[in-house]
Amino acid sequence: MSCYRTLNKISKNHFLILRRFLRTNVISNPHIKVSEEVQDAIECKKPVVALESTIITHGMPYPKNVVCAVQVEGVVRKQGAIPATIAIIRGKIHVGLSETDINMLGDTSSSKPIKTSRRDLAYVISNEMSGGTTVCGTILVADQVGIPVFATGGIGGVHRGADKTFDVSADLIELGKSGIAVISSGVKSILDIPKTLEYLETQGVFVGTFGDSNEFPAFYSRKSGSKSPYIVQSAKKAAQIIKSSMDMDLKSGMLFAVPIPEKYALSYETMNEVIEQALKSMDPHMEGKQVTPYLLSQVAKLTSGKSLESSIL
Ligand code: PSU
Ligand code: MN
Repeated sequence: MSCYRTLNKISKNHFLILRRFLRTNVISNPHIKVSEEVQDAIECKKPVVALESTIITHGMPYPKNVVCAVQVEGVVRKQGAIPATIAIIRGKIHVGLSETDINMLGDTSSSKPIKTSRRDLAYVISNEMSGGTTVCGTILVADQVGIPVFATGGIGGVHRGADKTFDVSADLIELGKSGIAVISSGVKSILDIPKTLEYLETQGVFVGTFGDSNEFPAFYSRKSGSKSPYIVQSAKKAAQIIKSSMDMDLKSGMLFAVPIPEKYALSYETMNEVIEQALKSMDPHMEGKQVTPYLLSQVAKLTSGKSLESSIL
């Protein structure tokens, strides 16, 4: 009996030490501020969903960006999880934002946050700037604070013409080296989808389409002409894949592609034409991090905002 009591006491002490370790581990990084709600959820192993912020700062115009970000947080809460939107505010990485923070980041008339991927992070922090974290930047931070699930709209990928430009999003590399599960609506066909899938395979990233078709979705449309290597039929199956990946300590990411519901989907053929037009209108000297935001805003213009509506829905 006393043995059990001692054991119990030891494990309780261990738990407290571990808890303190986890707490200081997150908080002792002077560059990261985790909100109390998110911190508590991580410690108590409640479900937490990381969310990116480049979509707020560079992916959509104001005020739709702010409305959408707040709505997405609401959807996460409705499912019983805690949202952890990640962004940089005056040199500090925040995990879990207030509505005031989201509004400040989204209102680009008053602030000019930097699109922050891995290569930008140290510069933005050391210059006390604000930044919207890309999928790459968000994965990096989520991984450091111990959030294993991240939801977003569309991830970056291999750009069309990458054989000449070498434009491959750092999102794919980060996915390859963090054991995180990213849930998205696939990738937009502003990218080269077959090459993106090839690249993910090379990086060792699991890719599965959620539902009963193995067509990899192209964000605005349910089809893309490319196949996902796997079908994931249910949330339970997805959870089992994530658990097995953790058990195996694979330390490489998983991409669960959830097709847009039929009623909000736009035609793949029409979107392809629009994208071709957007690509043609691009200044041939445009490069680097400007390419994706430019193409997204052109597509929104050419569809008179329809593409934006289906992004939000
Ligand atoms: N694709 C979208 N919407 C977006 C982005 C990509 O459909 O808002 C943003 C994401 O934050 C993504 C980033 O991580 O653009 C990729 O940029 P780049 O291609 O420069 O790596
Ligand atoms: Mn790029």
